[in-house]
Formats: sequence, structure tokens, C-alpha cells
Amino acid sequence: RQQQLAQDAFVLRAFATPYVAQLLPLLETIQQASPFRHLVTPGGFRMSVAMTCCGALGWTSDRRGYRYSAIDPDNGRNWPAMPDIFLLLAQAAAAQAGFDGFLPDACLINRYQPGTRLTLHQDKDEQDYAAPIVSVSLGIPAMFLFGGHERSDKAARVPLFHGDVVVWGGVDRLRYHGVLPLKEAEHPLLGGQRINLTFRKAA
Ligand code: MD5
Ligand code: FE
Repeated sequence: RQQQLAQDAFVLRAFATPYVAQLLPLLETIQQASPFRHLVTPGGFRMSVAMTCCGALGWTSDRRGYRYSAIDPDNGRNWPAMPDIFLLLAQAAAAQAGFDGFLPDACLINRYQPGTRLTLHQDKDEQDYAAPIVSVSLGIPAMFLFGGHERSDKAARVPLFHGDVVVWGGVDRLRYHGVLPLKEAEHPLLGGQRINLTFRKAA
């Protein structure tokens, strides 16, 4: 049930399963207030992943750069609050992997459809690299790429399924990572999509 990918990186298989029934209606409410959108990178490329956020801070990108912001630039309002059950799930998963006291202030919500991919990158826009990142997979499967500290390092492939939670911290926090293009599939609760919740301490 618990796989160690590296010194400070853990896959908790099906850890989120008991939470799913509570998460889905909350996700619906969040996306009504702050709908999914395809961000543009500073280089001018439209991301194939659609994103929204909840919590005090949300991650966003445009031609001026990547940043965390308290305001959703699409509606000028604060991001939806992080629901208590989101926070409880993230804290329980972090603690299970040995990171007690995780207090995320941002939850990035990624939506993948068949063909959507995320190229190798590092998550470097957070202030505090001592805090882990917790990632919750929902819906159709994805092949996660778990790389090294250089972009050219060979990446391991880790399949992620509905309910799986991955926790990265410590020496593994800044590894390159990505997601291969999703294959067509159907999930009984989410249909033909994958939703990934990524909890971070941004500030
Ligand atoms: C996803 N999202 O499946 C992934 C899960 C993102 C992103 O990469 O930036 O939104 S989070 C994966 C992650 C985060 C921090 C470190 C590492 C992986 N890692 O060292 O492999 O949508
Ligand atoms: Fe990332």
C-alpha cells in the first residue's frame, strides 16, 4: 500500500479513497466560482492541463511569469477557500509519509483529458522548500514521470490511479517531474478525465 520512490518520496496507494465522496461535490463548487482555464506560459505556450485553485494562494501563469496570487486573475476575486476536508486529507497523507505539521496554503487543481500532458519541470515558485508537496490523483490513470535533479536525468515511470496520493519532500522536493499524455479511459465517477489536487505551502 505504501511505496517508497526515493528517500523522501512516497506513493500512498488508495489513501484518498475514503475521502472521495466528500471531495467531489466540493470540487464542483470550487470550479463554479473559479472555472478551469488553460494558462499561458511566459514563453507564450498554452498549457494542455486546465487549472484552477483553492486556498489562500493560487498558482497562475501568464506572459509576465509564474506566481502565486491571492486573487483569481479571471474574476478578480479571492480563490475559493480550501475546504476543511481537503486540508485534513493533505495533512493525514503528509503525516503518513513522515511530514508532521504540514500546513498548505495553496491547492492547485489540475484537469487532464486524453492527450493532456505535463512536460518535465521543477516546482520552484514556493517560498519554503522544507515543506512537502502532496498530490492526490482522481479519475482515469496517468503515467507519472519521476526524474532527478537535472532535466536530462532519466525519469522513472510511476502509474497513478484513482485515490492514490504521492508525497514529496526533503531531498526529493526539487526533482524534475511530469505526466505522459493521458490515454483514453473512462472512470465511473469522473468520466474521461483525471483531476489532480496538489497541496503546497506557497508562502
Ligand atoms: C500532477 N502536478 O499529477 C502533478 C502532481 C504540478 C504537477 O506536477 O506542478 O502541478 S505534483 C508532482 C510533484 C510535485 C513536487 C515534486 C515532485 C512531483 N517530484 O519531486 O517528483 O498534476
Ligand atoms: Fe509540478
